[in-house]
Amino acid sequence: MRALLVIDIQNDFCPGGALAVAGGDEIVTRVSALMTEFEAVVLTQDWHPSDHSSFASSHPGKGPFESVEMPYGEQTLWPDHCVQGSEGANFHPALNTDRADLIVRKGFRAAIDSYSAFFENDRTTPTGIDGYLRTRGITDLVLVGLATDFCVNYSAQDAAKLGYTVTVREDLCRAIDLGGSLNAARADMAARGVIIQS
Ligand code: VGL
Ligand code: ZN
Repeated sequence: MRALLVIDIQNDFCPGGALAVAGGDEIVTRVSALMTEFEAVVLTQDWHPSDHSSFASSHPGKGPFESVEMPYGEQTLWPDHCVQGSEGANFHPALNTDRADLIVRKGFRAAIDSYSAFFENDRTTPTGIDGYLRTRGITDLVLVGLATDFCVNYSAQDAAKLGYTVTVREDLCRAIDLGGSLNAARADMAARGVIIQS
């Protein structure tokens, strides 16, 4: 059984948003159209409290795209984005949310970020999605969404580690590409056995 996992197609990651990914809006109509081909469709939604520790604004003297050392390791700092209940946290209006079987919110604890749909950034705290997919008999995942080199990348690697057959549709993803992060993500995903389809 095959599921489409749609990562963070939210207003803040699209042009005009707080953490805009170039071309983020270009993929949305095609992602919505692709949903009909899958037994299951799961959406993720980046969902931060306004004082989230991944926001540069929570670290005096630090700016967006710098990094800090957190108890769980290095954390890149971002502009405030996807604040719970805000317009920026809403899904892009062209995303067919009606077709979603499940919506997984992540990054809702102030002290820890969660790029991956499966585990928070300590790489051990589960979001619960693995239980849902497994108990529904899902074995194969196709990932699309934003951003290729962060949340798609982390989700794809975790899914492969958990034993799913994972394909990333790069044509239906867009990247932030911070300091070579896109090429690093491609190499790391490939090393985990993720199929990258352009
Ligand atoms: C993301 C940075 C911060 C993503 C989320 O969806 O890739 N990136 N929060
Ligand atoms: Zn975030």
